Amino acid sequence: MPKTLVEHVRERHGDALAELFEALAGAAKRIEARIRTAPLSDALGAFGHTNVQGEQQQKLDVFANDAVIGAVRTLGSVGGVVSEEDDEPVVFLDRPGARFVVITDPLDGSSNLDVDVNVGTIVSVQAIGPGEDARLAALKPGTAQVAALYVNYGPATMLVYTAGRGTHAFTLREGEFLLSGEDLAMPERGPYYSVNEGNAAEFPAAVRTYLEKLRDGSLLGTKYGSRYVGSFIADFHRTLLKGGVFLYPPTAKTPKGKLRLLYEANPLAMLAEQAGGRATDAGEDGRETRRILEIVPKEPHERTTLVIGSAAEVAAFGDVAAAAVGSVPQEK
Ligand code: P6P
Repeated sequence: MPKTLVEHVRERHGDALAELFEALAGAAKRIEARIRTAPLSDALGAFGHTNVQGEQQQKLDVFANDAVIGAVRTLGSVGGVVSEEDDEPVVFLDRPGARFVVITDPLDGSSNLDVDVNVGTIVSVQAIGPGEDARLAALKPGTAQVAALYVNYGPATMLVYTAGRGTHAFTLREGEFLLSGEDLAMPERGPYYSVNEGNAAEFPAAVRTYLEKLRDGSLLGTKYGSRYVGSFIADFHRTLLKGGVFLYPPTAKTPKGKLRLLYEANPLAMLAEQAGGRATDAGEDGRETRRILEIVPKEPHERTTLVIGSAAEVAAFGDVAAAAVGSVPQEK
């Protein structure tokens, strides 16, 4: 019998994190059960409220948010939750034993639910000291993360986590997340690039040059195919397993990028690096790219551009971006 998620985390990272992961896995199972039969219930569709991002909340966004917050609220180790769905952090008062702040996109890609495409739950865990303000504790750079995980609600329901000692995958079967991939290694190079080509005319010249060179094979010696689901977890999970690169560059509508630093880019950047990959921003505004995990957040819902995937492709983007601004190419 493969190890369970909780066994794996307890062995490698101790009881407190295992307890937190058990609670998060419980929330994931609740969300999974709701999603699986959503078309048969009134679970789909808009909730009728827009979140802090100005996005139309789906009913399942609210359900998933309640599931995650409800699962961790009972743990003395959790001092608060920063969620995409809540303008301000949810703070649990009088938690002298608080060690973690949970930062989450409870249901990423929910606009795909109506057409039965993969969606995901993303969680980043930062440390919090007794009495420390949850909002401030969440505003640490990604390098400080205690752990990161996502759940991919796809043909299989998979949970992928890291707590700094490798990236590991678990598959849900009969109510248990069972180990199905240990110490995942992202392939050095991949067959695909993944970007919303509909925005291509708005991309900076360096991004357009990079994509052209991937397509014609002149950048890294082979021609790349294109895959874009439009659900971050689906596109990232494929990139983690097959290699390649996912980009969300600046666009006219999102000049600072669309994806959120704290609960999308940071956790997946940690998972990518722990699997041998890399993650930077797109170096917009005429500067070089920055490692995602070293960006110091200013506010909980800030956005970032993103280039994430195999080391070769991300490094090559950095060189193209640097050349475009005339600066010295970054070391590989
Ligand atoms: P676009 C989903 O709404 C999401 O936040 C991510 O899951 C996904 O990668 C991205 O937006 C897709 O954005 O602009 O290409 O539709």
